[in-house]
Amino acid sequence: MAAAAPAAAARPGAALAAALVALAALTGCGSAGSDAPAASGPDIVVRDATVRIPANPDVAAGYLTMENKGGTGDTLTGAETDAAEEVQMHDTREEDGAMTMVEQQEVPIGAGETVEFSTGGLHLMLMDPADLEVGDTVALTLRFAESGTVETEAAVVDPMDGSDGSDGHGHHDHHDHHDRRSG
Ligand SMILES: [Cu+2]
Repeated sequence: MAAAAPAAAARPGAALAAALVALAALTGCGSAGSDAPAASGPDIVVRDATVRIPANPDVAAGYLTMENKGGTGDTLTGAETDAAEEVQMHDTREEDGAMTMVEQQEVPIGAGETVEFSTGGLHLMLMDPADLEVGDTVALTLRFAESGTVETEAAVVDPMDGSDGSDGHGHHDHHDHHDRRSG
């Protein structure tokens, strides 16, 4: 009679162990698994997206921060929004003391890296943007080689309203550049 008790107790214990093994297999989180590194892909988080109200209606600059919390790298390959005809990715380079912008086809982001799109560096260029007003939000879709599309909402801000006044010159550089390109 006394032997029945341990046997009965062992069954739920075994079931729990089996469930834990199954859970580990499902989530790929088993630390003992030989394939653990490969199971952790890129994990892209986008935050702090803003779009500047353009002084020139032909083009608006967009900024954001993207972070890859995953275990492998990824590559931003493009962006789009309903609020503009086209979204380009630009980097800003200084050549002989003059700032110029270079269109980028790809922006890599390594595992654990944070890449900032900010004034004087990488930025999104919204070509032919819709009418934008402070307080609006613009839905941006970012395309990544591995992660597919990542959606974010960009707040429309006015660079001239004082909160970002120091960026005024970079903003004008954009317009000069694009005015030349578009004739
Ligand atoms: Cu630009």
